[in-house]
Amino acid sequence: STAQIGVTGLAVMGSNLARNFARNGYTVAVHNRTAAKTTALVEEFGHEGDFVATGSAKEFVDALERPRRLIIMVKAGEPTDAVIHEFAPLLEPGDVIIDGGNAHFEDTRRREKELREQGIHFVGAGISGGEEGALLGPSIMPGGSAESYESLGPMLEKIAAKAKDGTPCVSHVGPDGAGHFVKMVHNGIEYADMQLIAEAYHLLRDVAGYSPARIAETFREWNRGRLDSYLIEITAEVLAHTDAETGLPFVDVVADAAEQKGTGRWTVQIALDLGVPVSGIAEAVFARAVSGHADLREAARGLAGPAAAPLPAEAADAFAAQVEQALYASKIVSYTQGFHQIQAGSEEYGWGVDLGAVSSLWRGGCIIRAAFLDRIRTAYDAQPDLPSLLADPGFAQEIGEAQEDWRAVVVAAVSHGIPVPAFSASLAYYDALRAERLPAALTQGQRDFFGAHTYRRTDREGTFHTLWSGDRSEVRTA
Ligand code: NBP
Repeated sequence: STAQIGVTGLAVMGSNLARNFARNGYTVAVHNRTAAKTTALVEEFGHEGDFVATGSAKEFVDALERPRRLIIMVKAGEPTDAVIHEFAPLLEPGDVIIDGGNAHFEDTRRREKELREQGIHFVGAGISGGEEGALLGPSIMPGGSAESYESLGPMLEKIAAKAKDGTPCVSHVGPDGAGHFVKMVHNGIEYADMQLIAEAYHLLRDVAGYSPARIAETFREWNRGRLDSYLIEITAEVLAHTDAETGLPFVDVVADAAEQKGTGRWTVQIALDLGVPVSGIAEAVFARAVSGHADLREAARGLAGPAAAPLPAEAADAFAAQVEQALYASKIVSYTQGFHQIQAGSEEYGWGVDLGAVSSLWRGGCIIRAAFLDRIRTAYDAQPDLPSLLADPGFAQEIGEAQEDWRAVVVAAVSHGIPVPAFSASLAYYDALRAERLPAALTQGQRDFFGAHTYRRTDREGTFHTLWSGDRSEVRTA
């Protein structure tokens, strides 16, 4: 028993994570259901560090120092349960199982509870950054017991990405499913970021009349400013790419039907359960769904649209600058909504998640890494119990400065017939929150009319009902 850590599940993520540990000086026991993958990994990368190739589950477990630390990197869902059931009987109290897959946090809560009864620490850890991140440094969001993090933390800090200030992009998020919950919301925000960028592209292309190459240049420029982020950077790369076969812009030869694996959908489903408005994320998930409905799109192809021509060249650059404002303002809203969801989940499950720490661990390694996250960190440092990112004076000022351009962009999109569901939903959220009065008062009146659902008044305490089908006098019900 010489290995400090074990990895089972040696597809791309598990292999790269095992290599990351080995490259950082740890002895890593490796295991995979299909043993050939274990042998292949050690043959190809054995020179990178100390690997212990193991065949059976027992051999794997026996190779680990006690208390054992083993990471499961298999396909999320039933395979994870199968692996847990295979290993749990071979483990002892105090051992730590880490699930680094994209598990649903409810599954993680269930597994943690079951294993806790056996004295085993189960750590659901969100890992972001794709295969490159796993190898070179991912952002890691571990849940589970605080005790497990004591032994695990130093190792994870070593292999995690480092933010620009050198801080490792990992910290204990909270108990049981907190880590996977935060990873889920990370992915939801990723969907929103991508959709906002896609809408900006669409506007630059069809309203400003820019070519993909010109748009790539615009994104490169934006990447030197406050939008500096991994997603803006790769957007420029994708837009600048030319298809070798046809010589056309790559973006013009790719089928325009976006796919998804499900974490964005989970974010929205859970947000609905928690009653948290995540309209930007929801629109991003729906936008992918709309794009994939070839039948509906085909049936609607001939429908009438506005007769707006692209802007004259001399107006295009000013419009592009407005789009940058709209993108930034909408981004503030989607992070506001995502952090609200984490806060609500933390309250619902009693996790005590530190929102500033979450923004910190997304600063490197993960797909949504961005200079922007430093701003969020600063906001929570200044006011740890910030009720909403929009309540931060800095963000309030920036969004206030952007709002006129933001509106102009949504207006231009509407008049040109360009769908901007995430830009406009984000703007609607902003306007709803800042409104003095909302038409929700009317909604309450309707509910009371048809269902006697009662209402509260602005001028005194209590719950009231109007006798709509009687003499329309008001009665106090509580
Ligand atoms: P996959 O999700 O493709 O899973 C393949 C691995 O699962 C193989 O090692 C396979 O073993 C093993 N496996 C399966 Br399938 N069923 C099993 C079972 N019943 N018992 C034991 N092992 C089983 O691998 P991946 O793309 O490397 O992702 C691993 C995890 O990391 C997933 O949960 C994924 O969602 C998550 N993740 C992926 C990314 C990414 O960018 N790909 C990013 C972040 C997180 P075999 O070799 O014997 O078939």
